[in-house]
Amino acid sequence: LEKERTLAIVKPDGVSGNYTSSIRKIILESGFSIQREFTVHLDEDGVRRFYAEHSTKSFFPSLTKYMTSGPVLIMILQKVNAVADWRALIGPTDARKAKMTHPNSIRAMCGEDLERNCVHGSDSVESAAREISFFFKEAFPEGTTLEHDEL
Ligand code: YYY
Ligand code: MG
Repeated sequence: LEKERTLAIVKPDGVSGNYTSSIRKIILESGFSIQREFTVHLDEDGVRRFYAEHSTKSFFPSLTKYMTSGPVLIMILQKVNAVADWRALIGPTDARKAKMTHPNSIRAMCGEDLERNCVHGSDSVESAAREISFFFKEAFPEGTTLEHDEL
């Protein structure tokens, strides 16, 4: 079984609400390794490029305002089945729904609603590759594959 990588983001409400250490604990206890991480305060252009698929949607201006409201923590997580397992850990997009249907999920713990949902996770192996290279171009140039923890 090959290890997979996914991109996790602790969004501004997660960082400002001091959820970073609880989230990191959940990540490590769930068997992921954190390969790289850094904190960044995204600007509007960064959000538009990261969420390009959503840039024409009606919720996009509000999403941009939220995502630029404070620093975010960007992390590369690695384990077997990392993409699906991280999506399962964070729970449904709507944190309000998560609190009812997935009470142990991360979004239930620190999210508020459909927009302010505290964390991001790549939705597929392809998205993960694109999102990781968006934030870590120099560390992981195109075509890089990791057989085991290298970092
Ligand atoms: O992948 P995931 O984050 O669970 O949801 P997406 O459908 O990709 O939407 C990205 C992001 O946009 C979501 O985390 C919150 C926000 N959003 C929103 O504010 N309103 C919506 N109706 C849908 C998504
Ligand atoms: Mg998504």
